[in-house]
Amino acid sequence: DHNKLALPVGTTLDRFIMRKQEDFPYATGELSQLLRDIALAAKIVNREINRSGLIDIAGAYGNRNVQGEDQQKLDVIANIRFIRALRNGGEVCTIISEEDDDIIQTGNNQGKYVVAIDPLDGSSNIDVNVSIGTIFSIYRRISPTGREGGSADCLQPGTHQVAAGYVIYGSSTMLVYTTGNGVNGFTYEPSLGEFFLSHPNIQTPKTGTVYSINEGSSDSFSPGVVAFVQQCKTEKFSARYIGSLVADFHRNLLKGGIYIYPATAKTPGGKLRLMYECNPLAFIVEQAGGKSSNGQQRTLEIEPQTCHERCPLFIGSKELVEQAEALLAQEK
Ligand code: AHM
Ligand code: MG
Repeated sequence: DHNKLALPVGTTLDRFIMRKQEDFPYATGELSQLLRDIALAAKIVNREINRSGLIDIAGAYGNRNVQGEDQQKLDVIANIRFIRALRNGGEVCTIISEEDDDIIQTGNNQGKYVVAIDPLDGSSNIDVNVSIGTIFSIYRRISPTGREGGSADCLQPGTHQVAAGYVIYGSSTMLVYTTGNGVNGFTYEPSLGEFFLSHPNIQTPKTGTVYSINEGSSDSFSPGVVAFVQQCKTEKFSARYIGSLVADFHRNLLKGGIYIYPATAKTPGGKLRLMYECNPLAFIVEQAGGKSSNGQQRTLEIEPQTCHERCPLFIGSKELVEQAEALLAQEK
């Protein structure tokens, strides 16, 4: 019962995390600390993003940090910041990051958690001032503590997630997350350096009139996807596609709609990554009353084979995802 402690709009994220922890009498507070570590890194990354247009200028007048990180691309910077925060926090043994081919060992072998993260998604949008995001997923490790996490700890299905969330760096910066008791959204107040509860207990509309898909690839869509897109047009839906997964997802979560990244000729297995793009958003959408699938199977039940594997994604309002699945089922 996630309304045991209904906290008012305006509650700070730290206080919210603390109070929610009291709902679980035996919780050790490590997950809470981990969420706070992520929020802190998000603030740092937010600051970097807001001055991204100034990086070259800052370099020109010599204001460089010792690691030379100011010269790196923002997605690399974001990766460094999040990994550093997770390493320093101590709760995480192993990390999967979109920016690293290999799994990352933090050295915290007592850490009970594994994190999968896309530190800065939609990075092609940075240079043109369009919203971007961070997506993360948290699992409890399976192997005993005292040694490094292994592939069994990393390759867990999405149903095992203990928490997941995203940060959207948009017209305002927000952090939205779930620990499996509903979804809550927090808006960042930059002058105070705090996230405040702004969207308590988010429920996504059962249906919607927005569809989000890159129709540039429609020549290679499967017949079911073609039929669904045609249905959206017949029903006079609005097409909305930012090309930044977090931003497209966030809009549809609040307003209703469906986001699709299907198999295409260029990306026959889909483009988006199961572990740190699809699963965290699938957990959130389900907690908000929506649905996510690869067209045939519930996203959260896919058994991952590799850390960076891709899958098709149909995510959003329950009715729309079900309609798309029904049309895909008719393909055979
Ligand atoms: P990235 O991880 O390389 O940034 O790619 C992921 C992005 C998503 O944010 C977005 O939804 C999708 O790629 C857009 O792809 P496309 O340009 O093929 O439509
Ligand atoms: Mg990405």
